[in-house]
Amino acid sequence: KPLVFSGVQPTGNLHLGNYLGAIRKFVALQENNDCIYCVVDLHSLTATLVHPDLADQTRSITAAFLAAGIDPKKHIVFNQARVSQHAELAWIFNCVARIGWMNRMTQFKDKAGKDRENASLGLLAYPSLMAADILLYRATHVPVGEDQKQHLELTRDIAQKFNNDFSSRIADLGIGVEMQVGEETVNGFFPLTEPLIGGPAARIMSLRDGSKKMSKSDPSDLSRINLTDDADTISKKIRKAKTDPAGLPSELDGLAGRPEAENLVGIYAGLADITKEEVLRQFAGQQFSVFKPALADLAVDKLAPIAGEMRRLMADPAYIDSVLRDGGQRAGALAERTMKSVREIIGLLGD
Ligand code: AQP
Repeated sequence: KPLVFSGVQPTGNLHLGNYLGAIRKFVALQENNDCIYCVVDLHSLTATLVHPDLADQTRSITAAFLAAGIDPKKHIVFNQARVSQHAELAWIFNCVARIGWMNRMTQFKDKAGKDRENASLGLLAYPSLMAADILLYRATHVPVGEDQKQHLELTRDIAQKFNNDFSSRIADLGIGVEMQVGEETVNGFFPLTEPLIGGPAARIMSLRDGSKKMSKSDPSDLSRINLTDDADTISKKIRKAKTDPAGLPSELDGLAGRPEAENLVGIYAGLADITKEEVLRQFAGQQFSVFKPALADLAVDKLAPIAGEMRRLMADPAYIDSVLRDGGQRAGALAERTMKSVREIIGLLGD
């Protein structure tokens, strides 16, 4: 049965990239799937250990999930630290994964910068914890932005190596499921999870530099639209967004080599839930002086209700905490079921 899992780090204000690349997909997937959405607070320690406002940021991401339309009664919403099995499985995956796999991760290279010796061990092991988040629930599908593609591939590598290393134990215990690996049908415990990436907004770029992704940690606030920005701020940021002097073309080819223009078209398409081709059909030949105000109106239209609902929810932290507590209990029960099997497969004495 398909099961959807995804997470967002409480590392700052959520932006349009997080919303279009991830959260909006979370909302849509609720319709036909069981979903588990997690505020991955343990991940947020990998870059900065001391977060004076970690608890409030965790609540704020939860508020964004709920405000965007995630139903915490039908699905599960919780924060990672409540379910200690995430850290337990991550340790086991640290022993499954190879250092070379981790060293190749572009996110590690980008975030560690030149001084790799001084990066936290957690930053290097980040993908192992992410694999644990997903596989603890034996999730089959993970909606993420394009930047997480490599981590999802590594999650599959970890699952495959675990299944392979313990294949006879899994068979002896009779707890495997049949799955296709290339041409072969194998019996494994962990599924080979599929990433759900794609659409026009899988990688939203900075409004100031079309070669960098929109990011919470960019020092320039003008580089991103935060979910909580008011209408004037959204309009100002779009007006100031970098573009080129040409107008909008009628075909996608006309955006080649124009990353900033392509990004704004992608944002419009993502917000309006149409393709980039459709946006160009609508605005072909128009100047940015026409397109930018239309984009600003659309962004305000879509984001203002979410910001309003987030503010309302944030005024009641006890309610948010109760959602996380309830979700944590339900997630914890599922997680313990998987961990019991994992301990048994490996031969770790538990209860
Ligand atoms: N620019 C983006 N375009 C599309 N999707 C994006 N995501 C992030 N940036 C973009 C997706 O949002 C989800 C949650 O991301 P995260 O909280 O795990 O943080 P991150 O990927 O490290 O991205 P940020 O927000 O830019 O944070 P910093 O600045 O700390 O690196 C993920 O599904 C991600 O793909």
